[in-house]
Amino acid sequence: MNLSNLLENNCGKEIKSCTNQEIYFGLLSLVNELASKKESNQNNSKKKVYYISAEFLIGKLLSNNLINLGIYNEIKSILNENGKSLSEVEEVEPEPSLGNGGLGRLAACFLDSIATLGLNGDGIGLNYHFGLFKQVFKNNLQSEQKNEWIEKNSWLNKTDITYDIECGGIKLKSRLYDINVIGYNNRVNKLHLFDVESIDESIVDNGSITFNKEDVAKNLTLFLYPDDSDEDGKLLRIYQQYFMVSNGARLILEECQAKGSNLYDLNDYAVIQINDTHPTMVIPELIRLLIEKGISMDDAIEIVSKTCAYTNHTILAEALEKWPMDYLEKVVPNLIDIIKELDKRVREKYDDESLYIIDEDNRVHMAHIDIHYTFSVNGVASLHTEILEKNELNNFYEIYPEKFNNKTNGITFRRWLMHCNHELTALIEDLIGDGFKKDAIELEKLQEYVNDEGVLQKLLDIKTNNKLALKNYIKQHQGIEIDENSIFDIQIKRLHEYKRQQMNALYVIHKYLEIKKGNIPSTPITVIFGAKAAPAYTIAKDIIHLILCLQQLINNDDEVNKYLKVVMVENYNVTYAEKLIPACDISEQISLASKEASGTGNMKFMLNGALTLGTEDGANVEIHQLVGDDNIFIFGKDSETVIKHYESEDYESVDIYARNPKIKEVVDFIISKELMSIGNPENLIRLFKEIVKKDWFMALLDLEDYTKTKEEAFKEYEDRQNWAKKMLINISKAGYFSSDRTIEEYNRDIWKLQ
Ligand code: 26Q
Repeated sequence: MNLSNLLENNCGKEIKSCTNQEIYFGLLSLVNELASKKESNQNNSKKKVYYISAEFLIGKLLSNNLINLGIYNEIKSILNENGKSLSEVEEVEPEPSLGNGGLGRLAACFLDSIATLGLNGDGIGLNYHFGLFKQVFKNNLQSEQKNEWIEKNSWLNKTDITYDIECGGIKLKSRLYDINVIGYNNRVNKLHLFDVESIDESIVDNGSITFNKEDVAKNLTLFLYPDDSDEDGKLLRIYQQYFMVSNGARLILEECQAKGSNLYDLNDYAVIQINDTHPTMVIPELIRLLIEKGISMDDAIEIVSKTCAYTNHTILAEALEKWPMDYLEKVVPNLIDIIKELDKRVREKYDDESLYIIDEDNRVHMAHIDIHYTFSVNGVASLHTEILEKNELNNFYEIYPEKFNNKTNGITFRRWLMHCNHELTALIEDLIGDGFKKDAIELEKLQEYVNDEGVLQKLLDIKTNNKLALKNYIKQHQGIEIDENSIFDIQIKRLHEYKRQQMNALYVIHKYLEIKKGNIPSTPITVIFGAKAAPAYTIAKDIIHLILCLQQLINNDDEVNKYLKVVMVENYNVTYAEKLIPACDISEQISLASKEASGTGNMKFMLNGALTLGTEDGANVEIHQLVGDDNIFIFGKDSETVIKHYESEDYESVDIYARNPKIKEVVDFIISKELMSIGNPENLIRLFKEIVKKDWFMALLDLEDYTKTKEEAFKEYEDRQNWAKKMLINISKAGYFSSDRTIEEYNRDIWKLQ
């Protein structure tokens, strides 16, 4: 049967007479049909990797699945012939809300690459019904609403697998839902998402997210990162984590035993990659299950340690999970003895409190469980791994040097080039053929064209087209008019003080004041932000408030808005990123050096021909090495200097504020009449004080250099031909950041499948 008939079958009627929704559902079932066929014909290696993660930020799946099945173009023309448009059908698909930021998006890129490389590997996580909140702006403030993304037909396939899970005296029945992970011209793996059968969506009021946190059986999988500022919230998070790992552990043991494992040889059948500390309890839970099956404590610990590997994604102390023992006693009483035993073994061996699992305040350090009881500990960029080894985890590195390794992050080019930037993909294919789709390093062949005016002009034209598309999208969704001939300067990522959106906002104030003084930029500038703040993170929300107030002030000031505009996009998510990234000229990667483990947005921008304005932090360092000084804008204090400031506690933002009149003028503007009349004095004054008195992430330290370097970048933008060369070099060097390369390294050094 041809594809057109197949689609019609799956739609249940003629394509011509279908709504976009009906076509979407038809395509969904067609894709699953083709995936099942592939799956039944593929060979499975004995050993499988299980990537276990609290987040999988997979984004919409339709187009990517069509691309990976190799039928995107054909489906597009079939729809066109029937008077339909694939891009309109794409609009109908809701974006799954199963992640928050980089860590979740990385997990999604990894699943794509694992399948694309033909590796046997599944994801394990939770099926959050409302996921991460939907962000809505009201009165220049962020408010949170539930994000309903599961429809009657979705990519989730209900399975027959169910387990009885007991935590803290509550009996829960779980069920597994699967999403197909279709590799690019390759195998089909699974994303396993566990859910609780007794879930009750109706306990969430319309619109707002208040619910009874004590009623675990009804709300366990409603939200990702429920507000954990109080005890009930923290307990719920522990329930979620345990529910995830207990289900995951049973599934893994069942699959391995079905393949013939006697459990002593578990590591011949499975390797479990633990994505940050959120799934750490899989270690004591597996030990518990093995003991239940008659294996001794000694053997169980050894089996599990040989099977599990841990990835660290942060060096921020406040993000490292430490759970109070009495909370764990409430939720996971069955694991307490095992955790105590794991701690006892460390104490017997080492006379160093900083290595213990249970600290003097009776809190359990989840990362310490991981480091002692896995065989591999990796960071996510060279600088990050170096800081782990030399500073943050140095005491662990000293005792386990062989466990530590670096795996610089990557991104899937199927989504972040082929899907989101069709024109650029076509140009590259014209120039160097399509080998880069399987071997991203081939992008280097583009260097041949670095002096080819025709090619450079095409690059610029594609960028302009993408800027136009973004302009229309923003106009349609937020009613803000921007100029496609302005410089698009974009910062999109979770809102966090260390990422320093506040420093970018201070630059905007600087520019506004300059224009007011008559210093007009030769090319207009559009500064675009996208970020969600954790609901309980007050200062992050204040920063959003500042940006929204600036947006209102500047965009409505006719003296200024011809030259400068500010846009804070609402509800930034993967779908929005796919429109923003191809349209970007300048990629803002301005975290305080040493604080951003890697960043992956930086790689997506580079691949799409944006130039990085950034600090020597995370993977920016590796981007800098690859493209050289001339093709990136680097500023700010380096990580060693920053780390010294923290060690000697000598950073005083108030000194910089008081000594530097330009900085003072800009910071004072936060509490100016202009802004206080638009915004809330409470939020603005709190933010002002935070920056002047604390500035924990040293925005004022780098502000001057940042401003200077940003002006240089804007100046260089004027020479369009030269800029296009820099774009080309960035694209040509991006191959290293393919997640295919990253996954090959995980497999070569850690997983050793096939
Ligand atoms: C911890 C305790 C309690 C509640 C929540 C958390 C929590 C939740 C999410 C801690 C961390 C996260 C997410 C971290 C994250 O996204 N890290 C990013 O990981 C990327 C992939 O490696 C890196 O590129 C980024 O640099 C890193 O910030």
